[in-house]
Amino acid sequence: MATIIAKDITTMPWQDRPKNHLGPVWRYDNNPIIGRNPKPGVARIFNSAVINKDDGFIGVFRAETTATLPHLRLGRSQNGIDWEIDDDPIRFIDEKGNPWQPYYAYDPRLIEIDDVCYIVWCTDFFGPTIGLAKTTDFKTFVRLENPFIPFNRNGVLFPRAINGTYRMLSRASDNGHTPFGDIFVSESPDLIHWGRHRHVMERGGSGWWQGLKIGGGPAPIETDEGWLMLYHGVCNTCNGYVYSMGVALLDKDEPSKVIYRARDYILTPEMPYEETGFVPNVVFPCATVHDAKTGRIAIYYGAADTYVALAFSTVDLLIDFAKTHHESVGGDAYEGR
Ligand code: BMA
Repeated sequence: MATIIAKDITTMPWQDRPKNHLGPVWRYDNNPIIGRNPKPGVARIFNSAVINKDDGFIGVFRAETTATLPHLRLGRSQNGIDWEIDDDPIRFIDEKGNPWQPYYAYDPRLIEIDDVCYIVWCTDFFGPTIGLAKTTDFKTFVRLENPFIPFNRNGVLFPRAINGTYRMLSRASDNGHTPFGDIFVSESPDLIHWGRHRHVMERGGSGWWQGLKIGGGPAPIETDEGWLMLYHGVCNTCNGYVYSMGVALLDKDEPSKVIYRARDYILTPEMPYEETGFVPNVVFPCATVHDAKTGRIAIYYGAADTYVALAFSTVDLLIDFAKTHHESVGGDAYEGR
């Protein structure tokens, strides 16, 4: 039995695993939880991040306007399933208090560290790179320095400092749809200066579903066996990219060390809302809500760049899957290397 090291969140969304379900992850039976044209002027909301806050849930959502430009919006929910999305984008200020807005903002992650909530997203800085902002009240959002130079995507903060330094996953990329990419981890003493970059995991693995590129997903979940990392893996087909979800377990003190990495995906596009949409065949996890008491995990993922969907698992099922379906780890995932 593995244990999640985090808060108890007994109000988190949950459905039991259907009888005879194969695989460690099952979908919410009323998916998607956010549909098309959810707000005036917003065509789609997807790839979004949620945390438990006070008695309910709060989220930072990737909203794509009818002019097809992504920005970030706040949303609130009592049950983590039915969401009230704000009428306006999140407004940022810089550290001097002046208004500051990114030209575009997408794929947010929301991570609470010591009562401060951080938004990490893909921002525009002479091309895509990682943006960072903080808030304590979800009214004032202070934009901090960009952690990395372009091009970079999929910045994911760990939910606590490890041996005195903050850690962030990221993936170096290009200015387009990036036909390559591995997951790296970087360290910072202050969330301003980043270094000691380490390679975590290489694309490839023993399966083509993650052969083109891989990227961080939700903030890693701390367990007594290590950091449980969900991530996306991409397959290059003759008809475009296919985004699936994978699982790995990282070392507790040195998260660049992979302990187990599952060879098989844990979720792949199968449902109509995952196979059809603005970009077909995408499942893209950005957040989990998890309960230390029961070991339950709710996974929020974007579907087909069009919807927000929900799936469930437990810490035991995911760690067991990573262990029993594992492949060789480290930088040698390609056959023959
Ligand atoms: C990636 C990002 C994601 C998106 C995915 C599939 O490069 O832009 O936001 O879900 O492509 O289109």
